[in-house]
Amino acid sequence: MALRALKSLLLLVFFLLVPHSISSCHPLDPLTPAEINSIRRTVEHSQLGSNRKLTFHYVGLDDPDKPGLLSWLSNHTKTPPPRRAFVTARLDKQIHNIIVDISDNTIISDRIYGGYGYPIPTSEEEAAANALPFSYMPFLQSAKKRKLDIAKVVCETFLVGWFGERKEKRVAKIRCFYRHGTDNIYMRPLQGVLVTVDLDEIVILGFKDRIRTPMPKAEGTDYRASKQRPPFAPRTNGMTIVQPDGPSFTIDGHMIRWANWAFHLGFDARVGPIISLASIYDVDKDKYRSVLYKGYLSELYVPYMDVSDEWYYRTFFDAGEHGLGQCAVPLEPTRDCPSNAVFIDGYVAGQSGNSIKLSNIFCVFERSAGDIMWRHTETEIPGEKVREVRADVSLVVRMVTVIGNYDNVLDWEFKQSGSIKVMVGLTGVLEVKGVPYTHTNQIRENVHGTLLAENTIGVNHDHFFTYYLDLDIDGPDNSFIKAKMQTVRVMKGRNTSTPRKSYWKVVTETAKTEADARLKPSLEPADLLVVNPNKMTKVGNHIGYRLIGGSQATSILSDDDYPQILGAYTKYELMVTPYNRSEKWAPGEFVHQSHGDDTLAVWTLRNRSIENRDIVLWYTVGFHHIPYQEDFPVMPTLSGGFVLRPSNFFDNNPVLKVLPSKPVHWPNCTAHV
Ligand SMILES: *[C@@H]1O[C@H](CO)[C@@H](O)[C@H](O)[C@H]1NC(C)=O
Ligand SMILES: *[C@@H]1O[C@H](CO)[C@@H](O)[C@H](O)[C@H]1NC(C)=O
Ligand SMILES: *[C@@H]1O[C@H](CO)[C@@H](O)[C@H](O)[C@H]1NC(C)=O
Ligand SMILES: *[C@@H]1O[C@H](CO)[C@@H](O)[C@H](O)[C@H]1NC(C)=O
Ligand SMILES: *[C@@H]1O[C@H](CO)[C@@H](O)[C@H](O)[C@H]1NC(C)=O
Ligand SMILES: [Cu+2]
Repeated sequence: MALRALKSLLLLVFFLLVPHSISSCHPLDPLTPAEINSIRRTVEHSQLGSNRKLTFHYVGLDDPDKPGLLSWLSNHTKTPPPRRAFVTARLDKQIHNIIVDISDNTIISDRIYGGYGYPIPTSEEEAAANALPFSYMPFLQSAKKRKLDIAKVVCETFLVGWFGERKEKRVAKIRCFYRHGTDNIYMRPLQGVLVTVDLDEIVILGFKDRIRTPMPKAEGTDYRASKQRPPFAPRTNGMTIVQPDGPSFTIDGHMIRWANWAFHLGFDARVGPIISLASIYDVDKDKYRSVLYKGYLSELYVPYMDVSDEWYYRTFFDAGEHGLGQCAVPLEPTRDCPSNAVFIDGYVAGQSGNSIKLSNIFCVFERSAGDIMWRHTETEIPGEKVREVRADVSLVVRMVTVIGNYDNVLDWEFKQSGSIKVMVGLTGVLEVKGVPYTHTNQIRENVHGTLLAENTIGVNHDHFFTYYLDLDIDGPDNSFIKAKMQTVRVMKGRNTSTPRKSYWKVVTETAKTEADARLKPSLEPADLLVVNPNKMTKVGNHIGYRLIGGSQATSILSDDDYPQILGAYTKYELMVTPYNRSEKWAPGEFVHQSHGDDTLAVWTLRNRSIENRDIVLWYTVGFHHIPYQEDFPVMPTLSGGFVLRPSNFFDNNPVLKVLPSKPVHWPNCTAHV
């Protein structure tokens, strides 16, 4: 009893000491559960909430004004920028964009959006739509005709974009799958059955049952270890990672500090992880220098290549239509992330504005994958061997978002050498359709994909991950430069005695306006640089960072194809815009059924000046995906990405003075995986 009283007293003292404010420590911190709930109350207590059906579609941090934030960062005694939330809610079929001041629970503005497009549907709307077929007689009859156990039919909402029609309704198709004999539901679609619904009214608008093709077999589709039968593949021995001295990073609120890096890890329902204020400590200058003001995956566009009635609408914009953060899943210790990982939760708002906890959606860990950071052996000194090696150790922030069938692994990896490596990994299961064929020699029509197993076609498609990268290389004002390598023919002349016929030289081109920086993948080699034209290294090179591209596939769909109007920016590997607080998402704000009039491709047509200004890079990591049999029934991870690498940012190798890690003695360690 006494102990309990003491505890209460201590709690009371603690409560009195902690400032009575629900605002978090850092202006960029994601909304806390208490903030989300207070935003809900603020909106509900306004005239919007009075007893009518209000649905919340997005609740997130309203980006603080950049100059205000930078000025606060340079001097913490100044007042931080006001903490505000951005809310998208719907009421009476109208979209309200609401800005709420979190510190005093007031509504700063409430604007009705009058343009095209709809916000992300709520999970309640999707659940209600998914339930519709089960009380719809024609659908039940279709299931009966196919001799299906209706209790094992699972349905899912597929949003339908804009295809040129004058449409007032929020339309989706409901596609159903058969969970019989397998949990890999996507491998068993009810081919030919298509339910069209109105997401506002939650009613069925249309129903079709046309094609009668056999449903692919359940056999061989399950991926769970418990469902596999011998023989099994060779097994590797367990391993683990032991850090007896603990991790070398610290997580202070949402600020993460590790080795020479410091950055803020935010979270957003739409885009998932947001890396802000990434800066690197320069040993020689004894200060942190800014690299990335903000970076996140702005959109993930996945168009499929079957244009039939049943498939044409599968042209997904996963961030704008579903929410990458909202679809983040808990990560499994030792498998999704190594044993030394630390896990972090996230919070989003539900349909009623209530806060929902998403557990363990981030993991942060140090990685030592056996790679070499740098090395050299002097082999030419007679009688002596000089050798120096450093193992590569990096820090990874990971989130996995599962949008229906696909699992997307999103990694941000920080290296001591100053590089930031951004990787995406595609895994999960393919989207397939049922066909009558059991062998390729029976196929006479265009099936738009690969026969993966009997009666199963994996349909061709693309994945375009478009990253927003507001680089601030040693300050906000930067320029984008192409350092082109051009072949030079050596001219025969009196002055040249060289037997060489050619070499290459570097021709740099500074992009003056947006048009200069709309880059398609090109055969002409070039380094893509962001430099600070106002700063130089000691020997006079412009301080910069380089973007080293990876999977550079860009869209090859026709420009006038409807989804491609919205995804027009995927025709380019890279675009550069001047910083503009309201230009955040490549396909625009409201993506579902947008007409594509507010996209990155449209913004850049203004051809604004981008030289020696605060600029934003939009880089697309693309994959053209022809399915292969190995992708069935679950796909081994396919990775791609890009690297931001210092290029004349430091005066010399920034990891020259990194000492090797202390040796680890851990005699009692038992490996577990
Ligand atoms: C920081 O800001 C405060 C308040 O605006 C001001 O009084 C102070 O001089 C500033 N300090 C520096 C180092 O600029
Ligand atoms: C060759 O060298 C001479 C003398 O050094 C110089 O005047 C001339 O411009 C040079 N020609 C070329 C083609 O570089
Ligand atoms: C910022 O972007 C929006 C949307 O493209 C545009 O309407 C606005 O004029 C831009 N502001 C400036 C200062 O360019
Ligand atoms: C963009 O602006 C530059 C400089 O004003 C101009 O030279 C160029 O032709 C413009 N490009 C387009 C596509 O408008
Ligand atoms: C290893 O095990 C021994 C005996 O159980 C114990 O005394 C010792 O503290 C352990 N060492 C470590 C590093 O855990
Ligand atoms: Cu794919």
